Amino acid sequence: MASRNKIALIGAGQIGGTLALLCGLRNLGDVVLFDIVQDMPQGKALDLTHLAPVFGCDFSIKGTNNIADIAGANVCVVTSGLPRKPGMSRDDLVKTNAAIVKTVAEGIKQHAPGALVIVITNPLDAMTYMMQKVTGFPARMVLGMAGVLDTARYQAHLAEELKVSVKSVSAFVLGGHGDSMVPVRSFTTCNGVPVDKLIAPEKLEPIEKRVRNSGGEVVALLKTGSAFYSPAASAIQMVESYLFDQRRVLAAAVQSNGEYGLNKGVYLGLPIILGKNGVEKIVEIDLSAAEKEALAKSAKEVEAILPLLGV
Ligand code: TXD
Repeated sequence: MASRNKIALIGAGQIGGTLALLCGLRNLGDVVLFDIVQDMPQGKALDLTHLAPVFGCDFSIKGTNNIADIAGANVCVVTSGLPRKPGMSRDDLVKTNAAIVKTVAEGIKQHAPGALVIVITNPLDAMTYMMQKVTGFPARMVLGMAGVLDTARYQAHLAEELKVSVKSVSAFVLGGHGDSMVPVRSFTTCNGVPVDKLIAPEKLEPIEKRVRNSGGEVVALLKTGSAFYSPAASAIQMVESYLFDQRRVLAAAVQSNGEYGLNKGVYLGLPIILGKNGVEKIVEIDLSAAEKEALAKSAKEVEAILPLLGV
């Protein structure tokens, strides 16, 4: 009899709560929703328990303020940390969120040593690097969610421009989760036709600029938080690829082993195969000279933050 998966959501805020909802609706396993705010995760868990019958979802969800309750989780998704406020850069969050992620990493190391860890907390690449350093888990088991979201944003705006289904657009956005992210036109297509054969550069450039700033655009509109529906959905795609060994090819913040000429050890958005062993492979695709240069620049921006982490 196969046992049900256990999914630990660390951080029960906007993204954490949405993750819990999606885990239930997609019947991914039993959920533990952890936060330091007293009783809040318990309240969200109870609310979701009341949702279950409406959609016929037989999943258990436990809200808790005790990190020990994540014990035995197959996967931990980490959203603990502060979101941006209007005018803030993701890097402005470094010091505060580094301290939070360090504490959380120690808890995961102690209570869920065999789990895959998907980090969402910003600044994403640096926080994922920190998670791997503090847990000491194999790099293949620690990755960050940003590339799936950035790629989805690119796909959404390209589909709008082309007036086609989002299902017809395949894209890749690599690099750091920030202004230096790299939309990879040579691997972005509409049913196999490269996007730069369908959209003129003077239209493509503003779309890519908008994708780079999509997080900030949502923050400016919400005023009291950042995007949460699409980040949560993006992380669920990664959770499913791991739990069900789907071996999806997707962009994720992973530890470089020198691919693309990057320094070993840096965490950056790269194309990977995600399966039951975590990062099964980092896929090396032929980037143009400009794309390679942009990726190297993005890596340097991430590396500049790492000394601030104190790990
Ligand atoms: O693509 C991406 N990776 C980004 C990530 C997309 C959007 C948002 N991005 C970042 O995710 C955002 O900048 C934040 O750093 C995280 C979480 O965003 P969210 O919108 O969920 O923030 P909330 O609603 O403030 O939730 C954060 C929760 C909150 O309930 C805190 O009480 C909790 O984190 N928190 C903790 N939980 C556990 N343990 C500790 N130590 C802790 N500290 C705070």
